[in-house]
Amino acid sequence: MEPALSVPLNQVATWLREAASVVATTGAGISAESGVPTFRGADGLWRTFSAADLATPGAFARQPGLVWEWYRWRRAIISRAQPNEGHRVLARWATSLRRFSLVTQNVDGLHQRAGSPEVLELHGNIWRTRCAAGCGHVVDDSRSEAGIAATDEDQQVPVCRCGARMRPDVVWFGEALDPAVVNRAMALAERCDVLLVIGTSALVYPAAALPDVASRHGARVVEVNVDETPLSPFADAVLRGPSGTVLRELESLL
Ligand code: BJW
Ligand code: ZN
Repeated sequence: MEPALSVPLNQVATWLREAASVVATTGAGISAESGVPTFRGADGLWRTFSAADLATPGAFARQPGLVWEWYRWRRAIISRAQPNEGHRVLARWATSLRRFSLVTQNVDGLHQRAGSPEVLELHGNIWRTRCAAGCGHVVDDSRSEAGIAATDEDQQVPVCRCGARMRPDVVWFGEALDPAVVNRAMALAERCDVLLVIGTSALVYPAAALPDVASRHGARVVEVNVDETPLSPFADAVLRGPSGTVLRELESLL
């Protein structure tokens, strides 16, 4: 279902130009053009893999080796991927728009690699490994070859210096997001004039609540997605197409 009111691209560009504060929130779709698989949809990860077997604390407790194998495989894909035009446009908007904030559900770090100076990561970062027992030990695996920590070369499951298992520093289903990060994202949504919702199925909470929060506080909500989502009927504008192309076109009108 297309929204009743079709808003042209140049109208959205005007909203962006006139906004005192713009927030972009991104999902897996923005990295699809970099070759990073999304979760849902025809080629999504959940078509081949079960979320319950891989992205929950219970899955890690039952099969930590399998969970690590899956994350190492994804790290290998991401390490070969390059940021695309969508990431680059958002990086440029950090300086060219009046006040611009970026909130992502993605764990791939491609926004940072594209040059975005500040990225609020709701679901963590796949390149960090942390103690599963919560002793506070965190390892940055981003520079090690294929993203494998030096300490776990021969082991399926890396072990912390406290003896517990290490896990990817991401947020699994049923786990609380960092409250400081969520509060900051909610505050940004409350205060922005335009919220861009880019490449997300808008299904996973609390990220999926941000458009509603922004809308209730008077912001224009603009969806950028190749497909219909539960947000589409409620968005003030829907820009259908691949995020790289749509964002580049939008930038050319600013
Ligand atoms: C393009 C494109 C192109 C493609 N251009 N577009 C019922 C109601 C409300 C909530 C719940 C509920 N039942 C359970 C919950 C809670 C649950 C939840 O929301 N579940 C829903 C699925 C119903 N949420 C949680 O559990 C969260 N925690 C929580 O609520 O804690 C409460 C708590 C409080 C106190 C104590 C304890 C608990 C945590 C959610 C964590 C999500 N984790 C994952 C994995 C992260 C790590 C990893 O990467 O491995 O996050 S799941 C996965 O989904 C990942 C993503 O960030 C997230 C969102 O996915 P995203 O980005 O939207 O991707 P896709 O694939 O879904 O969509 C891609 C989109 O792009 C599509 O629309 C395409 O069309 C589009 N696209 N190419 C533009 N070129
Ligand atoms: Zn530890």
